Amino acid sequence: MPALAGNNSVHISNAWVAASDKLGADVPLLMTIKNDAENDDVLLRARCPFVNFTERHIVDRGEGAPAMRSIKSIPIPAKKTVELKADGYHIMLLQTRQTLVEGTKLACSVTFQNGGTVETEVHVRGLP
Ligand SMILES: [Cu+2]
Repeated sequence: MPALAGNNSVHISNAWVAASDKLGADVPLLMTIKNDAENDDVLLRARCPFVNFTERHIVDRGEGAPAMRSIKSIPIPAKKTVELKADGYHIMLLQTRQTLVEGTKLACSVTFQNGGTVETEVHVRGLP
């Protein structure tokens, strides 16, 4: 096996963000992540050149309104598919550097502890 075979163990599909005409907006980045490996993995970070920062978020539901909280990593269990959601685990894009125009495609790279760095296309969708 080549040294970078780890890059093939995690697959990303359906990556998208909602359109936004504001600069400096914070928007969730959602996607489907499939871990084909026999071992659990974690999503460590995302890099997206069209924002200043990214974080990993979970939504806490306790007393009162649900609230997003920053976490160190997002678990991606072995042989499982994880759906990132605005009301669950997601990547938070902070401080957009450009407007997000419906129908355009952007690029991000997502790094996993075992699966390496995966480049993905991000589709900008209009809100329904
Ligand atoms: Cu968030």
